[in-house]
Amino acid sequence: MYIGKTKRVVAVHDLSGVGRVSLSVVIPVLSNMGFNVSPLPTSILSNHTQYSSFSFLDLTDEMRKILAEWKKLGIEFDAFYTGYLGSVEQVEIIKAFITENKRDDSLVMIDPVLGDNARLYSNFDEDMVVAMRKLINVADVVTPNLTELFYLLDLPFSEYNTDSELKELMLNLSQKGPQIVIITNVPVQDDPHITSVYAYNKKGHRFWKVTCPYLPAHFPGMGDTFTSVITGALLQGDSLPMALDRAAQFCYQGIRATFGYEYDRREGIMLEKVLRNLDMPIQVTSYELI
Ligand code: PXL
Repeated sequence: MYIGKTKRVVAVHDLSGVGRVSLSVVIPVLSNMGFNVSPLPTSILSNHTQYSSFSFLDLTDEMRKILAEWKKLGIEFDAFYTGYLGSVEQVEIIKAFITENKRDDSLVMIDPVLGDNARLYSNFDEDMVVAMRKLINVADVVTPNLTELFYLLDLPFSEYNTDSELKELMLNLSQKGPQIVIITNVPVQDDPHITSVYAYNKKGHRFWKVTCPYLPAHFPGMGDTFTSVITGALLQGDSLPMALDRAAQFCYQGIRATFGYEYDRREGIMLEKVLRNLDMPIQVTSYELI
């Protein structure tokens, strides 16, 4: 009997004490959207890696123990959502875990966290890129930013690309497994105040674009916020373009709520000021079919 059941999302990300990224974002967003989040922490950091120094505790061995206990308990998962993984070994553990536990009706969301602004994050090297290329084979949905897209496809980075070039790149990535490819934070040439998101759904073979008026500010963790909202929206039954709109609007609200303060941007957006907006219906949509 289907009473009182909440969908369980296993969230495989790091826990960073300062700077709102990864589990500090994923858990509040998805709980607020009505899901039961089971965190599987990949590492514990004092603060995220965009600060010049940080402590880092690798939890690879602990992850194996946690997964073994969950198996004994017979825990089932409705969704798998992975983000910042701490090592190549972790990628392999998670790939095996997903393959063993996913059902036909589960959602596998892989945010292939590797880098930004044409560079890898400071902890990562080419081996991590190679591992991530294999992990996306088991994904239903992937959400690379432009930097990660080019790394995953093993192509040189290009900042500005036409719609038809981006469509081709998304098609290429979807051929590696995922049904849905979403490219986040695509800059718009000659307009620093706008950013766009592109998406492709193999089922129906449709391409979507959402444009968002972003203030010229870079906040770490925006990708985690965006993908968490997409995950929640798809699990709630939103269509792909509605999920894109919901996520883009929420990120925009978060940036607006934060931008006016004199504030260290490395701390990420002031999520707690806008979290309640996730309950609101979408008023205006801006998605386009391309
Ligand atoms: O949001 C991406 C992210 C997640 N986790 C850690 C990070 C970053 C980006 O810098 O450093 C630890």
